Amino acid sequence: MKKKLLLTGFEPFLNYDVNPTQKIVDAINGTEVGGFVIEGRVLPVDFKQSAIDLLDQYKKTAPDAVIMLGLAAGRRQITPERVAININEGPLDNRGYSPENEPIIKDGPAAYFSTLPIHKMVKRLKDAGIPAAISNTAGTYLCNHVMYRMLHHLESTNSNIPAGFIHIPASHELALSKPELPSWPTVHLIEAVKVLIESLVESS
Ligand code: PCA
Repeated sequence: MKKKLLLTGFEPFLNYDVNPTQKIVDAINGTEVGGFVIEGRVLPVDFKQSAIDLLDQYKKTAPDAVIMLGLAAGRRQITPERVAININEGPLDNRGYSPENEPIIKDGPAAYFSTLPIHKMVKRLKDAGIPAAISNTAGTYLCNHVMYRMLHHLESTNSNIPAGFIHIPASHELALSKPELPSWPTVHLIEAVKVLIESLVESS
């Protein structure tokens, strides 16, 4: 049986009218990359619902790897995240909720490290001519939230599949309404995500 990879992105949020991660997931969903069949899912920017949808899709798919994507408006590189921390904090989500200093899992560990081969991913991207760097903070908003929840679930169920989160820069499409943002063509973002997936295959 073919290996499966769960690839998630997010819907638009705050005052960003486009979320490039949604476009990437829609473009790659159902295709095969690096020997993985891609199962895509776009998550709501909603503290109460995002991880429910994520874990629901995880259980349906039973993937061999999980890569979650989010927009980091203002970043200039593809940034695999090293760590997710046990905190929800940030501006209003799409349901109108704004947590402050709230644990994601009460009495859960302070943090989980990504189990993706983040150094190898950065190297493969750079070798392909794509700017990339490891990030040491995924923030405390939805991206950190889903990364923590996914890794917590895998740890709690003794699963050792590779899983983690990658933040990406804005697309030109988003920069049309936010010209101050550094931006990339969507096709380049899609290409970068394919390299990320391929580097996962090489490391397994
Ligand atoms: N980026 C936000 C949430 C959704 C997204 O694409 C974040 O970095 O938390």
